[in-house]
Amino acid sequence: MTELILSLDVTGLKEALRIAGACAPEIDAIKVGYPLALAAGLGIAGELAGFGLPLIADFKVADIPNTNTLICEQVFAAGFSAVIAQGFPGPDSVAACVEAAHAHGGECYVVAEMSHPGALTFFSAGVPERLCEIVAETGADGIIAPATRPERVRALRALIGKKKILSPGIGAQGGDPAEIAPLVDGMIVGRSIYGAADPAAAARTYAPYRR
Ligand code: O7E
Repeated sequence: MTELILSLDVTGLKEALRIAGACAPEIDAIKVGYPLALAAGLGIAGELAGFGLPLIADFKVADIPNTNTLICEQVFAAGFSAVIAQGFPGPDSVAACVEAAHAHGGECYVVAEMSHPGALTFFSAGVPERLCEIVAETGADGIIAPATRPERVRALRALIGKKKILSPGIGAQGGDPAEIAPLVDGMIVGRSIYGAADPAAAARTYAPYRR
């Protein structure tokens, strides 16, 4: 099953609820990042809960283990079902996020490689591969890998096996859903849905790629 995850990067509470409500029947989860959480507060999770979809907290948590634990406790207490962490602070920092997530029955995903052009400055030369090892070592639930580079998604899939891959970069960043959907467990789509005149209709265009 390839899920469609709406990246709800809007900064108005009313707009967020309107788009989420319209798209809810067409999507499998909602990702909330800093734009919306900083604008609307962490209580946005409670506001979105009524749509009955898993809520992913994209805070790319990247601190020492103790601080990561404190951040994740807030995330799961607010009602999120998954958190996204950076792996570069090291295995102990990732383990703190994984432990907090699993203690709450939630999931933790680790950014293995990013989708924008400049990501290759540091997400290269074996770094994503090492991050996948950290995912295995810590028991994290999966990785974030770039829809803009399907060949890299294939390479990282070979390393992480059955763990989940969630993939941003489809649509606005140029990633092709037809190519990426068969390779991943979740397509993360933002602007090409929430920026459309009719977000629900835009979300429906991804239906052929939801398996
Ligand atoms: O380009 P869009 O509008 O479809 O939005 C993509 C979303 O995915 C946006 O929230 C962005 O911050 C996020 N993202 C990437 O685009 N590239 C990455 O490499 C990583 C992420 C991300 O969300 O990381 C955690 C999932």
